[in-house]
Amino acid sequence: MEIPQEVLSVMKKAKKIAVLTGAGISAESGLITFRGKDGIWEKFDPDEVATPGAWKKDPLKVWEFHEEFRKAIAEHEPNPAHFTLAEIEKSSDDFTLITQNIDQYHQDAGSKNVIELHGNVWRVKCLKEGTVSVNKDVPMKQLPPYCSCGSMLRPDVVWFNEPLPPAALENAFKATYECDLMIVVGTSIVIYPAAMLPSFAYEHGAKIIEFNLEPTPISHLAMFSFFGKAGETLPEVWEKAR
Ligand code: BV8
Repeated sequence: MEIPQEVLSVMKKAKKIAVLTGAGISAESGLITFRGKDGIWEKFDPDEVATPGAWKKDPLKVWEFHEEFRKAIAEHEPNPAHFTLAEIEKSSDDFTLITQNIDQYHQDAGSKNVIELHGNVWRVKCLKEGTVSVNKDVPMKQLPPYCSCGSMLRPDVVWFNEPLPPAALENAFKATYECDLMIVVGTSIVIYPAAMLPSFAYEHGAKIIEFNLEPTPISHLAMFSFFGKAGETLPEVWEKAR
């Protein structure tokens, strides 16, 4: 695989690294992505399972959709791409990992400074008290699950047309504005506001390095795009850069 020397020196010299990941980084773990051939949205209609309206109409159907996610995530594990990002963090003074993923594979692979823009599949939220707790039962003991206060629990994930967690969004934009290198891995860059981050980083003078199977709407901003499986390309590039 061609690895331009300039890319290696940018990775070596970067002072503040921000990383943006999407479902593609978990593809080689065995998790299906959202879009493209055999994607999740080919099987499920997001309006039926991933919006506040869907929840209002049929919370059980939404929970059944998320139960599938939880089961798949529990049956698989992080892959070399996740572990490589944890290695890069260890060797960097200032590193922020911004993920759109809800599978917690980054933390499971050892990443520490992780911003979850779209929530986390292992957390549930009480509709009445607003409290968030961890629930890793697979399968769930009851669907839909209920809080001890008697109110229904919802997945602590961000559905379409729901606001992202304000603190996560603020921290993600801060890291994006301050970084001198943004590494973008496995995202189709179609979901907002996450999709804005690479362009914002670029406008603030950051270099962009992309890892994907194919070009995306930000490939033209990247100093280089590594087209291939992130579980192979990212470890290979890091092996040479570190
Ligand atoms: C909000 C949870 C406002 C589901 C998800 C501005 C312009 C246009 C539209 C909007 C806009 N602002 C808001 C919107 C609406 C909407 C939106 O962006 N719509 C799109 C369709 C245009 N955004 C929202 O609704 C957001 N909310 O803005 O609210 C608001 C404010 C205040 C008050 C009220 C409202 C919420 C967005 C989050 C939605 N939730 N998922 C669930 O779990 O229940 S989105 C879903 O897409 C996932 O979270 C996923 O992470 C995310 C992004 O997808 P990707 O991660 O990129 O995955 P994808 O499958 O698309 O791509 C995979 C990529 O990997 C591909 O490029 C592929 O080539 C690559 N790949 C595959 N294999 C590999 C690989 N690469 C490397 N190696 C491999 N092996």
